Amino acid sequence: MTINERYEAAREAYKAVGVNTDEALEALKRIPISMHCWQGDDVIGFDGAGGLSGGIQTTGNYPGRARNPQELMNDMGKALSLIPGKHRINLHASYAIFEEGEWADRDQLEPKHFAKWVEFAKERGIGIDFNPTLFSHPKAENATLSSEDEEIRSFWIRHVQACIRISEYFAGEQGTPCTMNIWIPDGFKDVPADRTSPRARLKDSLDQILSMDYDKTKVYVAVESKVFGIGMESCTVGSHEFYMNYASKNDILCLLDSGHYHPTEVVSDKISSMLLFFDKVALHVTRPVRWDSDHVVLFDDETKEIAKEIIRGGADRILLALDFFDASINRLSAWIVGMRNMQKALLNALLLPNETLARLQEEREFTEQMMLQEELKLYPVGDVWNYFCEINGVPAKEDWFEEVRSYEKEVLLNRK
Ligand code: RNT
Ligand code: ZN
Repeated sequence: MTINERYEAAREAYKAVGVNTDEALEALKRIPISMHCWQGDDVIGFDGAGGLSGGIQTTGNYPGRARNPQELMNDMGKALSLIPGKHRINLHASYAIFEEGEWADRDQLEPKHFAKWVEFAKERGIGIDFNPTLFSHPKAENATLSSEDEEIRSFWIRHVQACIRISEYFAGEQGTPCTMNIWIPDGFKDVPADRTSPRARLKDSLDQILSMDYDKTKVYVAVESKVFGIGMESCTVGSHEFYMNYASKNDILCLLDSGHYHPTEVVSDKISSMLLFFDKVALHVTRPVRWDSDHVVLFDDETKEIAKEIIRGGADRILLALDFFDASINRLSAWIVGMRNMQKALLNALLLPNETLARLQEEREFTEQMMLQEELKLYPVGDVWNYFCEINGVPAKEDWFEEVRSYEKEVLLNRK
């Protein structure tokens, strides 16, 4: 049977439970996922400011890491060409691109340092999201926006403000709003004696940052909380309560990273609550394995559950990005598997008879609800997925992998 014939059969199967597969495919095509540049080079960046720090870690030394802007762009371009649909790219400030002999510290970054990224995105007609980089830098050794050292704190305030300007530039050039997400590593390895002062300083820093004039319709500022980091096990200054309250009082957004909560706490259960109080919510989908390990996103239960909440809550209210960095496998494959899995999870959610299931819940018909949810798990979502790949001009099934293999042979393995 061809992919088309299989799709026709799947369409009938879904129709019988009240699901229109053509509509699902149209909807899926309209959901952009922001692909994080930092998977391609193990979160190293180009500004040479310092090795990876801040309590996050990549492990592995699979050959072929991108070592400069051109290599990273080539790799991202290749990966994007094997992912169906139109997406976005997510950059960090440490990926500034300098001219020969030029360098600027983080607080001096300007839009021109990102002009080559704009070119890259324009060629593909895609949007750009951005992140100030408050780690991997000598001034981030102890603390950043919560620092007791006023000089250091104001350095990072200036950095984030510079990033807001750059985000405005991206939004203006690409004609689509830029989500600018602030994450800081500040915290304590051991039991602190004063949890309030650092948090009060972080609050003041954010106030100072946001006091600048910027176009809120172009830049969506978000704050990303965390429960712990390596070396910051006992207390993180930017905790969930801190940022949720801050964001809600100051009319900015929260970003929920699926690796940043207690092991049995899930982001899928948080989205609906956030959407009742915020216009939008930003996500970093990742896969924590026993800790915030940032493994590649799989087509697993929590990813599927997150996708259901995105579809049921309204995909246009979710700023969806991925955040993982695995240096132990082919980095293009990591991107492609993660991006395609996120899309498969979204498709899976779009192919559910969501209204029927919700009605069963309202009628407290939990027996039938469970039965139907379970039966639907073996419906032919894969046949619909393969057809989606085909009509979007990318290889279906595992057929994309050959291209990654030859790219590895021809390009990656020559990077010594
Ligand atoms: C770290 C956060 C943060 C980073 C990226 C590189 O725990 O998840 O989002 O992973 O900004
Ligand atoms: Zn994150």
